[in-house]
Amino acid sequence: MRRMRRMFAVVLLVVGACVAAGAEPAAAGVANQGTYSDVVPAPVSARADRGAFTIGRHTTISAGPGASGVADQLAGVLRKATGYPLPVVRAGGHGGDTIALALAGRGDGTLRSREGYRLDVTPHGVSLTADRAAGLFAGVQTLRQLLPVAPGRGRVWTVPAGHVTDYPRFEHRGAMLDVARHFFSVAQVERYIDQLAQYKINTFHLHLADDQGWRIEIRSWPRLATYGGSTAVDGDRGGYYTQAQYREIVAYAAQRYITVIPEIDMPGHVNAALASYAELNCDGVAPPLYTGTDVGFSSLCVGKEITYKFLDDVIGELAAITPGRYLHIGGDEAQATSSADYVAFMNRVQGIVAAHGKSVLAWHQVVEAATLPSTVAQYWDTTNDNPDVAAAASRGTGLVLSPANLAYLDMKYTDATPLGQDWAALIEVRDAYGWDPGSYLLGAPAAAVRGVEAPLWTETIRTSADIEYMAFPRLPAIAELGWSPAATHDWDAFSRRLGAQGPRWTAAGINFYRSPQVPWR
Ligand code: NGO
Repeated sequence: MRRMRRMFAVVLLVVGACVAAGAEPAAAGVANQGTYSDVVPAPVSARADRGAFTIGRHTTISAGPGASGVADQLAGVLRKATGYPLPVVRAGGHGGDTIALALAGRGDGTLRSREGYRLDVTPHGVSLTADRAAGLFAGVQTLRQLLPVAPGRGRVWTVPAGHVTDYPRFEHRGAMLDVARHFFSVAQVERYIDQLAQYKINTFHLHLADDQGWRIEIRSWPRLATYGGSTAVDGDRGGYYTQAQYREIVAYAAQRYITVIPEIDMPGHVNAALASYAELNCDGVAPPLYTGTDVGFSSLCVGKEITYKFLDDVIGELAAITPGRYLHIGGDEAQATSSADYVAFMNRVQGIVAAHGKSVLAWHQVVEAATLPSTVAQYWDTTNDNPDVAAAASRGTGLVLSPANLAYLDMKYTDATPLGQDWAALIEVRDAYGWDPGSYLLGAPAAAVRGVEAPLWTETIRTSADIEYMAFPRLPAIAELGWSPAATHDWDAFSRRLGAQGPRWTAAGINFYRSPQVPWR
């Protein structure tokens, strides 16, 4: 690893020298130039060559069959940055001065997975190949980080020459946003999705219902949204997504190769639903709406048949507007449900989800029930020692890892962090990065680990600036744990690469925490 870093340093000098010797009269553009050693998440392999490709007035973007969607997206990004026309043309011509995107067809062993890609940059052109469009999209995110943050005085947009072969370590690389404690508009959600996509996150988990608010229109139970969605923590403004708006979020994410997983938390965390419909309560009396931040006090009525009619309707409507495989059914902190009721309930609801053609994701307490083979447990405990979850993983239950003391984005960085909570831990950037998902949970086979997810609970989070302050730079840390090979894990190298992201975040208007652990540029 150390040898590789030294090699990168030498290569950096070479690339820097070439750029400086080009059209750029002063060193103005050089300090901002993206480099192969600064890409986050770290690629499987990246090597810089001499020279650079310059994007100019005559550069074209060529798209092979199946590549035009991603080519158009790349053109959009580059036109906005450079002001050049960058027409997207059909592949075929062999002229230089082209950024060529192509699907290589199945069976190219180097691409390894649906998201793998190969990027080759020479002074004459750029070639990006992948088995699938998702891989091209991942490659475009790498390419973006190789551009200068902003061009120097000569307005020269260069990409250093080099080669990248890359593919993800884990299939599930997620981020969760709690829109129940505080509501976020479609535009705010899309802004976050854009930020996630740049770090090769491929799963967006939306926590749509909790005690403080129900955020998705359910046509057969309309008061859930109109009444149950009217509140938020501290009496702040509520809100909900119509099904059309939810579909818009799903489509926006899909264009960025991100799958949405919607969560309706149950049997606890349901006060907003109980308040909306009296008949869902065991005593038939609707409680008042709730705007505090306690947990573990509400429960669906496990013994009442209408509970399952309600869930069949909700899950059915949600399944119909969710193209992804998973629906998240919560299952955490069911302190107001007896354990016998909890088991009966989770068993029955897994069947309802399956009947609507979906698989279950649930917080790890689901292993107390009889998990279906397709059920995946999301681990959020604060230790690496949980024999029950490890045993379930050994029996085949898949795991998504979100240890609250490492991966929760709502935990404060330090005592002085103005936002967030500290019940699980204070999580500085180095802590968020300092664990290995593959070997984290004692006794759980590595093969059970589907990936990682960084949840952002929003009891104290109200704006996009708040979201960004808690997510950056820890979200890129979790994204890297999910994407990059374990062999690249190295805090010194990672912190330097994070430091290079700072000017990009500043340029993008991202409000981030300037951790003293990171050598910001
Ligand atoms: C817990 C709890 C949530 C809180 C969160 C705050 C899980 C899975 N349930 O995580 O209701 O919002 O902590 O950090």
